[in-house]
Amino acid sequence: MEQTLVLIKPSGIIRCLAGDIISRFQHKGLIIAGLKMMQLDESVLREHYAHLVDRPFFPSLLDSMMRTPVIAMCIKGVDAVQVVRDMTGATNGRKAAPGTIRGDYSMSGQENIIHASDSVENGLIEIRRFFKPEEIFDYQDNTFRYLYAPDEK
Ligand code: IDP
Ligand code: MG
Repeated sequence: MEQTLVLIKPSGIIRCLAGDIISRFQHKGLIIAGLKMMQLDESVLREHYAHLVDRPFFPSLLDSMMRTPVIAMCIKGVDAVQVVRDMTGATNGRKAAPGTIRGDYSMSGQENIIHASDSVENGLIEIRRFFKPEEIFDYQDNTFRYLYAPDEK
């Protein structure tokens, strides 16, 4: 079963969307395996957004991501990386499809409410970046038979 990292960004925290975002993932049938609030600093953001450090908007992205604490979540499920990316929507909230988190709540390419890992490999790297092993919990195996057929797990 895959694990993926979601960050509720300062734009989602300030606009009081955390409860709704967590509910969406839970109602979908995804499992919250880890959850915490944390203040990000420049060093972790330079690592997390290494693919963007040379872009002109990077200083603005840094400032945006440090404005408030974020909520970090490790989300678990079959194909969880793609399912969560689909629920997240396109990077720019103005282009994201209605029904997605960004499509429903964002008008911006930067202030786009959540981060979600973009591949299985990056999911594992990003969970290690934000969580200690003991902060990830395995507590809901007995619910899987209500979420999946036996051959899907
Ligand atoms: P993603 O979050 O959809 O995976 P990435 O390209 O990995 O998109 O970019 C990471 C984050 O950087 C975005 O979620 C957004 O907050 C910010 N970002 C990306 N492109 C732009 C841009 O053109 N202007 C401003 N911010 C951007
Ligand atoms: Mg990305």
